[in-house]
Amino acid sequence: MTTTIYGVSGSRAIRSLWAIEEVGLEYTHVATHFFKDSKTDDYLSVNPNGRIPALVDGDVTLFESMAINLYLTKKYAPALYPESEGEQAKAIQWSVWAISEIEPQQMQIVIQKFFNRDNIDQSTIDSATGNLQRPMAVLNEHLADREYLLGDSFTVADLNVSGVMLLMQMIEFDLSAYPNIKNWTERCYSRDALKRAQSLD
Ligand SMILES: N[C@@H](CCC(=O)N[C@@H](CS)C(=O)NCC(=O)O)C(=O)O
Repeated sequence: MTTTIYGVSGSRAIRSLWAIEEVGLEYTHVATHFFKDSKTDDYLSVNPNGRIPALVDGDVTLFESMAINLYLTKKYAPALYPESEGEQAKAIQWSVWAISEIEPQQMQIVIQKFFNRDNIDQSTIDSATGNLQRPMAVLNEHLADREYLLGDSFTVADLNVSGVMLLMQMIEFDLSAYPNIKNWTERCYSRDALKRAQSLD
């Protein structure tokens, strides 16, 4: 059986490139760029949305980074996937939380800072930054008495949430009011699998 992952590290595909490096599976990387390569007929037959990442693992074809990561860790890395149903639900909860509560606000800031450089709308940045304070306070509080989201070890929940929050680094979001998040992201981002994934262009 072959496993193929599509995407480049300088994009949201980094989340799933990181996951596939974490699980230690042999795989083929197809360096699919979101501008240049994601609308070819071949790629659209893998992900009809024309977005990266996507995964083909034997007869399973998947899009959406969070789903890919939950699948990969559940199937290939039991140490990263919680055992109990309750904890599995928490991993899903945090993953959905990251792409619904954090990502849309982050993207508003990314668009202004990187794709609208000549005409930055500061009020959009200010409003998105304001909207991030509530979920960030929730995460900071949650991490007050635990090293990782589900307890004392790194799991797919950390991979997914900190993977989404890699964009926070790019937009230089001020974490000084959120020391627990700062420490936790440093723990997550020091993993060798992430470093290997970051070289996949
Ligand atoms: N919710 C998707 C987002 C994927 C996504 O938007 N990827 C961008 C790259 S950062 C893309 O492929 N954009 C190309 C396009 O929208 O045409 C996921 O998490 O996998």
